[in-house]
Amino acid sequence: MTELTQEIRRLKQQRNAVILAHNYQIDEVQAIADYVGDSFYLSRQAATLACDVIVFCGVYFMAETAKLLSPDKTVLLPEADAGCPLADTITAEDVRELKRLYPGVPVVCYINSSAEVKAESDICCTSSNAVRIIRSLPDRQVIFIPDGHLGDYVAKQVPDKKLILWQGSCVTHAKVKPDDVLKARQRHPEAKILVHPECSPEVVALADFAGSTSEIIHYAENSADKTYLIGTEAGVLCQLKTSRPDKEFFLLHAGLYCPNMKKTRLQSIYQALLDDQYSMKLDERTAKQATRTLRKMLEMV
Ligand code: CIZ
Repeated sequence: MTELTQEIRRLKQQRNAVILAHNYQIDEVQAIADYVGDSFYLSRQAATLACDVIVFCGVYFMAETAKLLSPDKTVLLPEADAGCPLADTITAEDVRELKRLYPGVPVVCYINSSAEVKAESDICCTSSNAVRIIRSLPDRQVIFIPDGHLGDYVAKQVPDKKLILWQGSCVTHAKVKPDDVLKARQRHPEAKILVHPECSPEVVALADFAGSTSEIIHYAENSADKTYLIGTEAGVLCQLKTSRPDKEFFLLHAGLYCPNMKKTRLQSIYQALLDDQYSMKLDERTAKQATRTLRKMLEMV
């Protein structure tokens, strides 16, 4: 164990802290974390764990979500500028404008959105429950923000609904092109192709399976196939290679690295615990409304 790892462990104990790491974090951050998973799983963990401090190794909206569900705990985001360009494609004012354009139509926001955007929305969803949430709404028309690719995927699963989509997208997932899938299929005809629904509809259409990071990991760990071509951020390979060393995993595109997710290092976790940085703070009104939006999702799933 390195000196830095030992120091992190010491501080963690001293502060009664828990380290949560998203599936997209670098391997050594995933290795030191108490829990690794998608943002929803981690935020749920955050809310139920008996600890005083949560170090959320992920991006801004994830730490914000953890704070919304655990308002009495200190939630630290080790890298203050670890943002999400997809979440930044829409503001609260944009949502208010959509509501003016489509009065009475419910707004479903993907968890990849700011607290202000959540506060203006009716219900939140993740990539693993978006279809279920939208199907369960009584309304035929639904506004879905901010990921247009995920929205397109959901719209295909729920053809009786009319989705009004915001055309935001994840720059990392958008790198995968249909040609990458076709070439990879030629190289590995026996492989299963697993992609995230944040990939373009053309890429999703060529895949064997589309799902959230946790669903991709679950599929690859549990199905009988030996080789997988993965269309999501490279971080998921950390868990897959550890849990299934008998299988082979390849990325569909060499650039599937989210620069924001890769900012967090052991040094930043240490600094976070030492100096209480960067502590999530939310204004009361936004927090109240955004928590209502998140809790509605929790009641449904
Ligand atoms: O919700 C998450 O954690 C994200 C951003 C992706 C996923 O599918 O897990």
